[in-house]
Amino acid sequence: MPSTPRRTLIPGGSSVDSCLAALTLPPLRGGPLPLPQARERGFRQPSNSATFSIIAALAFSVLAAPAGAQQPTVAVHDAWARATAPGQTVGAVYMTLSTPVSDSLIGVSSPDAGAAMLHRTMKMNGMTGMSDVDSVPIQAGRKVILAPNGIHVMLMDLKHPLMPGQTVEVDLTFSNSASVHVKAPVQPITASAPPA
Ligand SMILES: [Cu+2]
Repeated sequence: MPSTPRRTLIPGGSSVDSCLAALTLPPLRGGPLPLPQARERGFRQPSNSATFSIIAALAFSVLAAPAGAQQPTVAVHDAWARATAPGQTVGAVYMTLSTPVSDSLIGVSSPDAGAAMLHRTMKMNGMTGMSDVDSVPIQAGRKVILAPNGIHVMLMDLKHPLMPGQTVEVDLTFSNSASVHVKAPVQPITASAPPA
């Protein structure tokens, strides 16, 4: 119900709140309205009761929602990481993101690495390099695939080698959704796609 409800003109010259009219009055096409009698017999009383019930219901629904408990809306599928070669201290994590409400991936971190960041692999002048990515937009209903030769979560200063059969953990931060904790299975160093 709007805080400043529109007012509707009722036949007979009385103006009542349109919301309350819908709740307490018969349809306008249903013949003459017994509005004067109803008002004399305490018309305001049922309206106020109805209003109070709605306000109470709204207040309850607000109170019933857990305060500050933001729900994750971004879904993460097919997360995986590639195993590291001996002595290699950097790794990459890949995944597919989707959301019913447009959002952006704006941060990554990992307990398995000294630092984590979003990177994009790009080719320039025949050389392959990586550049930082500030945020990855995720459009509602569209999949965003983090994959080799594209956007990835870069792990620097790995605290341990990534071995096939292990999992590596990544926390994803979004503009709107609650953050998501991801456990990515480590695939062989030759892998180029998530496990089937
Ligand atoms: Cu990278």
